[in-house]
Amino acid sequence: MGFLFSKIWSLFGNEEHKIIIVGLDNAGKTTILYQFLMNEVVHTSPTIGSNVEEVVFKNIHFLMMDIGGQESLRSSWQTYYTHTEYVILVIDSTDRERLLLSKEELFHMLQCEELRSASVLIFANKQDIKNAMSSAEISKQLCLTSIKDQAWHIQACCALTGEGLYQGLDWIASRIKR
Ligand SMILES: Nc1nc2c(ncn2[C@@H]2O[C@H](COP(=O)(O)OP(=O)(O)OP(=O)(O)O)[C@@H](O)[C@H]2O)c(=O)[nH]1
Ligand SMILES: [Mg+2]
Repeated sequence: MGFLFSKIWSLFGNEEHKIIIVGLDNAGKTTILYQFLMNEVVHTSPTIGSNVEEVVFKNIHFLMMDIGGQESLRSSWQTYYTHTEYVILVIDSTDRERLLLSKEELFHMLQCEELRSASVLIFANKQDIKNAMSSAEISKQLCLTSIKDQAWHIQACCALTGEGLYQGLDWIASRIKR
């Protein structure tokens, strides 16, 4: 009965897909979450713990978890991995000094068993800032082509204007079988 109900529920497109939004502190994760939720820029302060919201896009229901990126919080990212279908990694494209650290965090995550079948969207955020690295440069520095076991996609964006955000979410939506 439960199975039947969940099957009917999914036919109506109401199945919820879990996305975790990770990345170093100040990357723009919370700004992105609330752009998706409300189409506006909210005032943020560093996230302690997480923000969880339901976002509906193209009739697909996403449970989005935006997790704090400060160093002391990164070890707890793992507690959010269960049932994650999509990982959004947000990069501050102006933060050249910490790109290697983002790369380490990414590959550390990808080794986790619970994320084996997850797909990864990388947002190269803050493209509005003059000296921002391009998505091609970030892709190269992060060695994205070496990711073989998970599907991945990189999208340049600006969370303040919303530019590029829905193109990224569209890539996720296109991977959902309906
Ligand atoms: N110029 C510019 N600033 C941005 C952009 N996205 C976010 N910001 C700013 O970057 C700062 C940090 O944004 P948050 O969304 O709080 O960052 P976060 O990744 O959630 O940070 P933690 O919660 O500490 O992990 C804020 O001042 C945002 O307004 C962007 O695309 N361009
Ligand atoms: Mg935050």
